[in-house]
Amino acid sequence: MIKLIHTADVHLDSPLQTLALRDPELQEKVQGASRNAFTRIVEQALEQQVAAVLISGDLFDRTARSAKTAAFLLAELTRLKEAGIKVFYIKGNHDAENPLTGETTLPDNVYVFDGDGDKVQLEGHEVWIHGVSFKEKKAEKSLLGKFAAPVTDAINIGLLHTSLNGSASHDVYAPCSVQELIDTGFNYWALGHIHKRQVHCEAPWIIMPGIPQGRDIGEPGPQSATLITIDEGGISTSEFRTSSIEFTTLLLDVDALEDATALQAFATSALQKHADALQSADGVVRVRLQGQSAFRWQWLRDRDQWEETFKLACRGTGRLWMEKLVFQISDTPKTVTDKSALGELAELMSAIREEDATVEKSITLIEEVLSGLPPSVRSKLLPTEEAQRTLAAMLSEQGEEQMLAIMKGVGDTGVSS
Ligand SMILES: [Mn+2]
Repeated sequence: MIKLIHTADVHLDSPLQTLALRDPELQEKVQGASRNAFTRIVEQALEQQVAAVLISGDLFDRTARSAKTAAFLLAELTRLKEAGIKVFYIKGNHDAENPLTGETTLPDNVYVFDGDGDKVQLEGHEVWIHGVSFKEKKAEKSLLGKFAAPVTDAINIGLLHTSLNGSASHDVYAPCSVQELIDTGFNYWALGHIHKRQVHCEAPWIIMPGIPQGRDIGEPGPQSATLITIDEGGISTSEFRTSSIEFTTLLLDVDALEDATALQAFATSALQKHADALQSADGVVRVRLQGQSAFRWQWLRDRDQWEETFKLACRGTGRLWMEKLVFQISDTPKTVTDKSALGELAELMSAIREEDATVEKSITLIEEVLSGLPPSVRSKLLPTEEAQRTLAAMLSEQGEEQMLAIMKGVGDTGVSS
């Protein structure tokens, strides 16, 4: 029996980005999370006595990286070497022009495939590892043509960094179809690039393991790497947990809640349940309150207090940090047809903020605020004129809501009539 581990997209040195980082305790945990994930992979490799670890690209996040990361990686790879474990590594779009692996001598248990591709036999086994690295950051064409034919009467494993046939959140990199991978006759395709785990096929195995540690709310849930077992029965696979922190969005329906006390009790119990269900040690959560409520105005008015309440309820679980509290509550039908003075004012404000002059004025204000930032940050925040208009519309809508909530709050005892 031979065991192997397959991972990809470790993105060492990539900062975890979350609003919750304002919390210094979380900041400390989060800073080491990507490295912790790699350490877990190494520890699992030692524990399971695997023959090799396969890394399918994007081990690093970018070209500029710290000496600390180099030292960390060398130490971990050396632990594998001392246990007689090989490492097979291809470069993806993020580490294509990687000075660290180019200039630093990696321990000799590490085999780095180049851009021309190659195949290597796993010593003492009828197992061949094939791989092709990215030569440059871009690979617009399929790399499949660079792979040799499978070795007969052996297990053939291919390492490939690819966006497959494209994904909504990723550009096209070394595109190919699942059918083309099946047609190669390989037994296992160890893919990388897409950060969400997916088993594309079980015969042969075609696995995208996903990122071992999510970095923001867009990479949600617990993350893992893949353990491969090869024996007389063929190849089987399983997952093991690598993430120490998981990001999630928690949707809370407020329809049935009758007052502020009910919301507070509901928040505490829902967050505790969420914390108990975490598969990683800690969690960063975006809480989205949704539904219909007559208390919408009061809750919006007291937004700051609610943020604090939810934040404390998160911390109360001992495992959760709140990233953001989002109010997506609509009025009950009764208050939508509000014919009071405030209702009329609301209608008037909505009409005004849709006028061209108001939109132009908002854009000018946004530009003023942004002018203090470096151009690269500005263009990242607002890449197009369309994005600028959308932001202006969103801000004026939020401003209107906030203002109405405050006005409605004056003299309001908390229960809507
Ligand atoms: Mn990639």
